[in-house]
Amino acid sequence: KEINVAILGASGAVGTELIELLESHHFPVANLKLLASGRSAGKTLLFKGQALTIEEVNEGSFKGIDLVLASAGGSISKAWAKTIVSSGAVMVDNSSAFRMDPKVPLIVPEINPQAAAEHQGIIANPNCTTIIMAVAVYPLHKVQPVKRMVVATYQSASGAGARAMEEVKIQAQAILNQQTPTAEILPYPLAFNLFPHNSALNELGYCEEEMKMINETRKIFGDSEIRISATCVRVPVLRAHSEAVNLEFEQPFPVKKAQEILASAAGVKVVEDWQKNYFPMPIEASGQDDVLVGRIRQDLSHPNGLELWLCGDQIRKGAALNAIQIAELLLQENLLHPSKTVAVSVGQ
Ligand code: 11C
Repeated sequence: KEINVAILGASGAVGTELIELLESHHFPVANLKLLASGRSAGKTLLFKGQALTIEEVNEGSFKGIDLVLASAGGSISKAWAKTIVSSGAVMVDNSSAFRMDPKVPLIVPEINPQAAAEHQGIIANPNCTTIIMAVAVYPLHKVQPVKRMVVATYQSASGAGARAMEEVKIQAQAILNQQTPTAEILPYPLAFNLFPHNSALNELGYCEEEMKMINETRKIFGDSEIRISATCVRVPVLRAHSEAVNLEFEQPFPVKKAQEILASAAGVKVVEDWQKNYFPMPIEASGQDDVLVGRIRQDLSHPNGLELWLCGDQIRKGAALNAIQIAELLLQENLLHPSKTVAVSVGQ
């Protein structure tokens, strides 16, 4: 059966990737509606060879829509969630607005697909950095629970959106032309530079991005005990995030066993050539569905520790692909039915 789909935030980096994935995955779309703020309204984007015009979102936008893929930021998702759900659509939300709401499942299909059945109209797509780490760590966690994980991230400009990606290119050009780079979207020049993630800091000195990695991973794994610390850094890479992950288990976890588990894990590709010092790189992860994992090695400082290095396409598995996989799961499990959505009390 074909369904009516709307993309809220169609003109952004994730929005355009969603359109591409609906097409390449042969998602059964009857009609596709592209929605965005007034700024992008009127622009056209191609879907299956047809130019679709982006409409400004309004109260009537979701009438007759079965599925809304939202990727326009937390405040837009909060503003429209009630209208979306009360019009009978299911919302797969890429923003952080509802991720920690106990009534909203937070899904990575390779890890906790069963949680989708509990939805009341909204399903949250996790933070990109979290998804990429979770896909690689969960197969090991399932075999032997991780007690503690410490992660450092190397996050691409795409995490701050399409305009940030453009800004980095302009900055790089300016520097090559001996000019002083300026920054408008990002807080500081990123080209030939890096800086700690600029999301709001809490009283303990952790930024929002780091707290998302901690809290969302616990919710996805269904393990509130797991101890996690993160340091998130923006680096001058265009579209794939990288992460150095240290894992501590109860018992030693043999490297060979970890390599074997990861080699057959869904959504993961092991990339290691120790002779050539060849391991995952963001430039090679870009455009790929799998999270690339390598440098799987013993932590020399702890008998029960493992070290991993991973790269994943932030726009794809970190955002749009995971959302499409959630939508495919909803279809497969017959969870898009409007009756599942009537009793919602979103964000209350
Ligand atoms: C970044 N991960 O790279 C962020 C962007 O919670 O969905 C996505 C923020 C989120 O800056």
